[in-house]
Amino acid sequence: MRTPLAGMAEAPGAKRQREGEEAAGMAEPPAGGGGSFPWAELRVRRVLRESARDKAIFLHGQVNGGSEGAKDAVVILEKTPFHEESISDLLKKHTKLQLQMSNDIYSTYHLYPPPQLSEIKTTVVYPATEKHLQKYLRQEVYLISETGEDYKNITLPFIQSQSFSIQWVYNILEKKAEADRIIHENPDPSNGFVLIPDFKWNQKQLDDLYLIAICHRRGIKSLRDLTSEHLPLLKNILQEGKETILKRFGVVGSQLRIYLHYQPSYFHLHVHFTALSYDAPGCSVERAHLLAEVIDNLELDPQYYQKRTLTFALRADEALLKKFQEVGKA
Ligand code: M7G
Repeated sequence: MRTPLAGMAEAPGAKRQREGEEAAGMAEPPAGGGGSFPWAELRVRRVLRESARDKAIFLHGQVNGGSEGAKDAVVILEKTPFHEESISDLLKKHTKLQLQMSNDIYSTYHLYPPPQLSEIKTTVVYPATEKHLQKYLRQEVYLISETGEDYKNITLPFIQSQSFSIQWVYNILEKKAEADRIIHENPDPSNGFVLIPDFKWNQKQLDDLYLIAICHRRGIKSLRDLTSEHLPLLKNILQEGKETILKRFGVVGSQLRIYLHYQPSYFHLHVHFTALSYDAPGCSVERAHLLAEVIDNLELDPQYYQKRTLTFALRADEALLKKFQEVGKA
């Protein structure tokens, strides 16, 4: 557990959100999105996934959409990490402390924290598509080895026909949403990017630090599109991203895991920055490609990512897995 630094504690999104919550007793409606979520009308249909280790549950909900019929929602509830500065409040200002068992020098308690210290981070996708439900549903996963040819013949046509909307990315780049959360921007249209907290991070502690750098240039779908032409962009992201995080949060570059996902969920090039000590979702070897190594590979061979076989996991119900199976590749 690390205490947030001065810049960190006053991260604009977190401070504003706290003030909003205190004043109104609820979260502020998001900017640039579809307005506030109709909580009172939410019905829980099923649990998509839960994790005792991560203290998180992923729910499929439905909201009665009137004449348009019921609309699906994904609701993610997640207990947040502790922060050091509130520990003494937690121990002193609890609402109840109940002994559960005692044996020799060992004892366990139920401690009921005051409401301001029992936040549950809540993420909503609404209206959610079938693809969102699939993304969060627990499923068996299978490894695929995708050659450069497989990418052109199978994957590319598939992602062109059906991939997640990237409207949220354009909203960030055009300052229509999350504008007050931007940590750094290089405005160059070809080699510039925006650095912003990932929505998985509540910015209240550094243990699970998570930011994303989103490039301004449109049309770079993923790692597969990268050539030596993109080296200036990638180097800017690596260098300015590290410098900004050091200045703003006091975390040195050698304690950051900086990587791209292949495959990503959203096909507009972006880079993940996570705390090295945080076991971030999606940082496993079959998905994460370290940016420094991507740069090195492109310097060795400008066409490296068009030629290379890339391995990634697909969920059992994913339509792309079926495409690979149809041609005997899975
Ligand atoms: P990805 O590799 O395309 O997909 O990364 P993944 O979600 O399967 O990892 C996209 C990243 O963007 C993820 O880390 C998401 O948590 C993050 N993200 C997704 N959305 C919809 C938003 C958003 O609206 N705002 C912000 N700040 N981050 C988002």
